[in-house]
Amino acid sequence: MINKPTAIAVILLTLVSSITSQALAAMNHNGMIMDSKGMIMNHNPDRLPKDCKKIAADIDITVHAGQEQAKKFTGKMFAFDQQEWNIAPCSRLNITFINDDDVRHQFMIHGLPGYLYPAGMFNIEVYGKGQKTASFIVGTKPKTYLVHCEVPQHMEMGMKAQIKVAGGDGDLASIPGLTESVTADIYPIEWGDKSIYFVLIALLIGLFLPRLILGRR
Ligand SMILES: [Cu+2]
Repeated sequence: MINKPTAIAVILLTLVSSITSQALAAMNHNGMIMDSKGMIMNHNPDRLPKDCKKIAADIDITVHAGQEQAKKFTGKMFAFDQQEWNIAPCSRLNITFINDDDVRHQFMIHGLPGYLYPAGMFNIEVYGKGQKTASFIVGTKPKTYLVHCEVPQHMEMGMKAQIKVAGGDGDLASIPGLTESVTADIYPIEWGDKSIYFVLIALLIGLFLPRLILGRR
């Protein structure tokens, strides 16, 4: 028979080992590499896409991200220093992502082959000022990939770009300085009968209501 202290020790050991293994799983889960500065998802320096026999070129890209980069775009608050990259098929992209701000920023790509990149995603995230480097390999298909920061509102505020592989398959909308916005920044006023009457009525009320109120004193 197992005595009481032994039983307690066994339970404690089981608990500790399960917590530790859960913590380790969190550190290296879904191809994620994490530390206190940031996180890399689906770093792939060597696994080739099915349609590539070898790596055609090594392309080193340094990306700055932050408020400073948005100054050249009217009405934008965050941006990358570049909005488009043209890449040859089967290239390995070595991305050094530099966050110049004190808030979180990401270099996140969607639509990559799912058998190499779970959910088709590659991501470098830096939690504040600092940098991280990671790689991914593109296939042969002509495709335009979205690059953005997924922190709420950062893409809408300007942190959006595109990577064109083999010439791409078109342009994405709302890329600062590059393509038209989906929603207009300026809404022209359409002057119809209704809006003219409305302005006239507002004017009359504005003119006579204060007199009426003051006149009654
Ligand atoms: Cu951001």
